[in-house]
Amino acid sequence: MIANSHDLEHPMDKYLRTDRLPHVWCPGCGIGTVLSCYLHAVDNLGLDKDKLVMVSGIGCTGRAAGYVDMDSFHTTHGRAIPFAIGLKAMKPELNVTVFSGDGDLFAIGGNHIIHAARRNADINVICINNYNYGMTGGQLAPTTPETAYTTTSPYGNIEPPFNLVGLMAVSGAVYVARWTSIHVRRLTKSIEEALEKRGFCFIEVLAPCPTAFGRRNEMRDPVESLKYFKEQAIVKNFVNPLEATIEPNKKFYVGKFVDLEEEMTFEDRLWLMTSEEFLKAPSKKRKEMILGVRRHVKEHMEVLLHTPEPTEEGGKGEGV
Ligand SMILES: Cc1ncc(C[n+]2csc(CCOP(=O)(O)OP(=O)(O)O)c2C)c(N)n1
Ligand code: SF4
Repeated sequence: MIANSHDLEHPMDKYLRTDRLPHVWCPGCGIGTVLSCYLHAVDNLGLDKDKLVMVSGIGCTGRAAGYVDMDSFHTTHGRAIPFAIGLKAMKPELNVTVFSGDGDLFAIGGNHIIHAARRNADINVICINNYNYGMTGGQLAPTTPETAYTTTSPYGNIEPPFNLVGLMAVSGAVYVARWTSIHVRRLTKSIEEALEKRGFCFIEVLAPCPTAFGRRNEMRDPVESLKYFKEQAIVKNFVNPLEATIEPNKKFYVGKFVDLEEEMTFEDRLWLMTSEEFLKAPSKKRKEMILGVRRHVKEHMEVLLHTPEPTEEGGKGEGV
């Protein structure tokens, strides 16, 4: 007898609150694919679900936190990062991932994310960049490419967008990568690396939003959008992230841009500074202790400038 589709179990069901399904995402939206990559990364690494946390802000991407069967928090708009930092500071044993949209993280939440990177807060950030505010009907975001049409740029965007990977690299992130929602194998691998690495890890994922952005920008068909990503993406590791801009109808880099040696995290330093030894030390000694564990932006930049030479990644037929 053929089983009823409702009786079938999907291998990823164990990570989902299946009672919350069906989800709210539109057909062809890239968010589900990226969430699936995150869950596969967790599964591949065999991580303990009880030690994982997902924090989201508001937006279509932010809805992901409601669907995962782990401790997850759907926070207010732009505040996923400070929420995640507070959580990680108090419970260092947790593996905390922020999963949110480009508008949530870089418009209203822009201030929080640059300081999280500066501090090397030990959290992972997966940012879905669909070039606009999807949930509220398609307004201009800080990532909208120049000339693109949105509800708030009906004559074409006149503002230059942020280069998210460049911004995160110079702000102090120890791991920075960019993929698209068609690069599922590489994205999954990259998420695995971020989950295993201590410090501030940032992964940007370009993903189609056919409903709000695509239909105004000749990307109504999600399959065409994925083909566009595959054709335009140049897969290369350790390209200078400042050169990884995204411009209309031009090729763009995807890959790993930054992967620095492990260093003290914000939480490490925070706990050290709350130790009895520190609190009881005279002021001169305290200053020495702080300088001994400082995170110097100049040194970070020097290391960044000496990242390995760009390496070709993949080849024919290996685009995803
Ligand atoms: C304080 C506040 N301001 C504005 C909003 C309205 N709002 C909800 S989602 C959103 C933008 C979401 O865009 P993005 O983060 O790119 O996520 P997407 O929906 O594209 O996945 C905005 C402005 C809000 N919920 N709260
Ligand atoms: S509006 Fe865009 S981002 Fe939101 S669910 Fe639909 S396709 Fe996805």
